[in-house]
Amino acid sequence: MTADLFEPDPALAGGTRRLGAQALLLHGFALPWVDALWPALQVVIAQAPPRQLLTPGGQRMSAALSNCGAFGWVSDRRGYRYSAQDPDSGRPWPALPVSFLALARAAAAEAGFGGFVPDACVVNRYAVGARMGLHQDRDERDLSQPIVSVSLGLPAVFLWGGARRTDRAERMPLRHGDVLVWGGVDRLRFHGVAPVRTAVHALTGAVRFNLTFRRAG
Ligand code: MD6
Ligand code: FE
Repeated sequence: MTADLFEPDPALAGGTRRLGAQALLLHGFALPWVDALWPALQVVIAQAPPRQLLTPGGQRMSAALSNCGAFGWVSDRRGYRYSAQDPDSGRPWPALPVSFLALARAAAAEAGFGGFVPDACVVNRYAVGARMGLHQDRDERDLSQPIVSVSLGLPAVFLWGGARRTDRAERMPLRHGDVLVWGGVDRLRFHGVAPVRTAVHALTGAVRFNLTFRRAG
């Protein structure tokens, strides 16, 4: 990617940055939804508490993960996959709250992906020091569907890479209420999260949450 992708684009609304041909960062887009999202998130994580999963390689992930919606993303020694049940409880994942769905659809539409109907929402909880290594999101069946990612609480530095793991990654600050949408030609970009730095957020305390909406099934 060339540096001019990070220059202001006069065709975009204020607070929006283009990160790729089909990738947008919508600064503060989720802020009007936070009063609805936050209590709904508490209900989800009470039913399906975030847990630090094992990777297939046997490492414990530093972020703690939960899910809501028809499908949830899980990892263990056998690999990565989507599952309709929470492996900890054997029950279906909590339903996708209506406020989650409304925000995901509005953000996708804003980025040119009308008609997005997510059936999976991954909830990641980052304590101070937690991180996410560079990865691609490629476990979904239909890669023509975009991903919508919502940041809540403590800020983080998002690592925005290229099509190859070795491509240089931009460091992009993400704040409370920011929403990333990407799909199409950018769908398989490598990305990650740098270790979350010590701080306290007025709503979430010493924690960052990330909600990522996908069409998994
Ligand atoms: C995070 N996000 O922001 C981790 N994946 O905590 C992701 O891994 C991610 O933000 C796909 C699309 C958007 C994302
Ligand atoms: Fe991801």
